[in-house]
Amino acid sequence: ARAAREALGHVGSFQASRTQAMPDVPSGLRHAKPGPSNRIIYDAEGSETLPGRLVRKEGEPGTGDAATDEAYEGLGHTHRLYADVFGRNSIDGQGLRLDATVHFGKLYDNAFWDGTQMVFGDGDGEVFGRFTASLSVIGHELAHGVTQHSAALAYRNQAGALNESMSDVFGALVEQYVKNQSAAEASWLIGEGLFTPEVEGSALRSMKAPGTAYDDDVLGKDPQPDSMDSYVRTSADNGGVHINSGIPNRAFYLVAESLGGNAWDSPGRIWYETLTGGSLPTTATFSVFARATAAAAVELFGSGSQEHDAVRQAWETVKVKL
Ligand code: ASN
Ligand code: ZN
Repeated sequence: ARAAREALGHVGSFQASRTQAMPDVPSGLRHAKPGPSNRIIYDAEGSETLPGRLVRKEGEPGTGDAATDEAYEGLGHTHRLYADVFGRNSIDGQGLRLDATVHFGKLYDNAFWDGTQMVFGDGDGEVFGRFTASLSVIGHELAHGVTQHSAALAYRNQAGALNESMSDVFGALVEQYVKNQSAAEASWLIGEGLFTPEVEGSALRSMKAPGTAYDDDVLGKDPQPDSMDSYVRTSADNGGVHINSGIPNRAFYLVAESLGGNAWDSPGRIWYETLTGGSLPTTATFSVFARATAAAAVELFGSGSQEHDAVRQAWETVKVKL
């Protein structure tokens, strides 16, 4: 039981050692025209040595190994969302190669972005299955790379929770885009299908209803707050970055719900512009971020537009001051 709880805690504890580089391309001239993806999948074969043995390169056929092929397809879907919807050429906007390692470690209960590549564990088989099984998780890890190469949000406190939230937002959008779901049809769950059937829970997090993703004898209850009224002050997990992300996650959901249609359209464009527009400080608080989304909505759709109103209303609902 304790091992299983630690497994979930681990999902929110890995990143302390990760360094986030400053954006290396000035905004304004930051985007090359999107090209095709260039993916490489490695297999760590149960070791923790990166990157491992090369098992599938861009253009090569399926290997028959589920984790390898899910990672390959998931990276392709994610690349396609950024290229087709946001006009972004890969993680760095410059066509960066997408590297991922599967079968990392033994019974490894996590996935992560290490600053240069994605890494996926197979799960312990009791609480978690393999982490490539969820497209929103693949999109989440890759979005850490996008954040690193754009706003470079510090991985601590509110900026860290925003960093986490960016990954959940774009992870959810990848999944909705591939499934061609409207905001109303989408589950808004992050990591659906990762838990084994033994776990009482649907996913790691819910953007629509933070705090309700799981409630399990072993894991306990999903600790995410859904407004500033229940913001969690903690020194664990870099200041609760995987917990307090529930607040900005729900704000994005509320904008998408209010506007209807596909969340990657107007809501996605507003959030993408906020993340990559060059005005967000690395230490942004929720309020600073909220004002930046309102400014992006005005820039893209005009002051007093329904998009602008939806953004202001969403932050009010989660009790973040504009
Ligand atoms: N899956 C977690 C994340 O990407 C791992 C971590 O680095 N904390 O946020
Ligand atoms: Zn993350």
